[in-house]
Amino acid sequence: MISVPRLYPIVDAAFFSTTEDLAAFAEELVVAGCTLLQYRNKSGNARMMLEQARELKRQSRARAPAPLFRLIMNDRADLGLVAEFDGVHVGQDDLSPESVRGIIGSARWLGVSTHNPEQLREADRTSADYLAIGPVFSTSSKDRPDPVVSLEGVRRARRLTQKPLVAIGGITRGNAASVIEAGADSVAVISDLLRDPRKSAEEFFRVLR
Ligand code: TZP
Ligand code: MG
Repeated sequence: MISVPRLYPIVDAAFFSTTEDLAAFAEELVVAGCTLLQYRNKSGNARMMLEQARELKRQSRARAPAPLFRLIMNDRADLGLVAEFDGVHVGQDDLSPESVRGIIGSARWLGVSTHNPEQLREADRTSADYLAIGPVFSTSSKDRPDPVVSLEGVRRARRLTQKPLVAIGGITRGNAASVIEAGADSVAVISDLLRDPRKSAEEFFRVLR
């Protein structure tokens, strides 16, 4: 069984106007002590995604390889492989977990997003290494989000799987401890890291201890 770090930062390209800005943000998170980053880009431009992914990879090569540091590609197993990422994260509208597993092999991490108990049960039966549940709270970082599952949804998810559980959606330094308390192993965060990422990540680590 893998061990997912307590803080699971998502570097979402929507919030950066240049690859340089995106890479600088990622660097601040790593300086703060983050050991995993997910790269997310919903704009669908594969060429830009690969450019940004390669920049994140180039940056991480200069530091530490897995298991000390991991990069996870959202949605796209193909780009994850080409950019030599350490894992892929897919949702309900992406390739199936087993299709992705077939592409990325057994060594890379596979994460699967779920939004209700049925999806979680189904994902639990796949070869996914970890499962995500959300949105826990309301979020403005995702288009057309599923209904909020609340802390009760996290508790319920915890009872349904033994795989590492990542909670996502509206998680902040102010509510992260309650999410872990509800049974999540890790919190995935976009917006509460955007302003002053180093300080924010350090504060997350403090409340997640
Ligand atoms: N999936 C469910 S909620 C969400 C995603 C990608 C967005 C999380 O962003 P934030 O800003 O941390 O709420
Ligand atoms: Mg997806």
